[in-house]
Amino acid sequence: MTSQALQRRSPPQSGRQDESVLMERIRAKDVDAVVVTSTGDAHEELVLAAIAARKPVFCEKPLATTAPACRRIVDAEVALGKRLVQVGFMRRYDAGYRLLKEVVVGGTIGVPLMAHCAHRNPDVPPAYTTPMAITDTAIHELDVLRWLLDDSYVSAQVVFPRRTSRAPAGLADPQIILLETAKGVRVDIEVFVDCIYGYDIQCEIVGETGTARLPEPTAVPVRSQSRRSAAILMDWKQRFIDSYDVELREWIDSVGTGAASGPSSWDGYAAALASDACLEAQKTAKVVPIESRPTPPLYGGS
Ligand code: ISE
Repeated sequence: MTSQALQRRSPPQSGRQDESVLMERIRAKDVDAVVVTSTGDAHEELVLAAIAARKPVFCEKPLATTAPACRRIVDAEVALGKRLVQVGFMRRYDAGYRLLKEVVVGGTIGVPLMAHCAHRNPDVPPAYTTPMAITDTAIHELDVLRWLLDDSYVSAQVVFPRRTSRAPAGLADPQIILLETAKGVRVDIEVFVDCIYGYDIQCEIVGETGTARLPEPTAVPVRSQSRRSAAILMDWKQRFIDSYDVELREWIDSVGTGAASGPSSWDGYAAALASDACLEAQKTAKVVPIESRPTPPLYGGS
């Protein structure tokens, strides 16, 4: 199988000429599958082109930057009658999150009541914006909590604690996202992208009879000079490096079998519905409802 990563970093400067080259390559007979790792604003047209060419496509998160764009991708797959898309929500492939899900599904802590999460980056590039804390960062929690809790969201609110002086001008940091799920679970997600000390991902599920917490990444505990310490990773790519390998390997295997697996376009759409509501909540400071949509049969709905 030959596959080509069709990567476009931003809308092509040379306009139509680059577009046509990309589309030709997606349609080319010597391309069996497509990997889309461009910036999120280019995902929709590339994924739609792969679906039109009936090519399996791995699309980095987010599937697209808005729910309507994700819905157009869902509608294209439903019209084709076949799943071709896997979305790069790699935390579902992380060993720690898989162990956490086993505990939650296994009933050890009883019915989940609350989830407390933190998504902390040591810093972000100067171009990082307040909305990106939702669309580029918290989108991971928005997906992985749906998967962990087997639930959907019904409302979103965003509050802004005291702003850190270390944030680039114009960036509201940190933020706290408050969500309610259809089963009544209350979720809080702290997003702090200039925390300085490290790349720190926390997730605790509180159930009726106990709590379960995402395992910390392996680090050697050191005792020296009358202190105990353990390193904290600084780079998000390192924190989940194994899960990127597992998700892509499972995608390649699914291309071989012709049966798409993993996070679907519907998962990308569901995360985008919550993301759009969070963006509105950022602007309005209101509790924003998130309408539930019936899951199409192609994605396991009735
Ligand atoms: C980045 O794109 C990621 O996907 C990381 O997981 C996230 O922590 C970071 O904030 C994003 O910019």
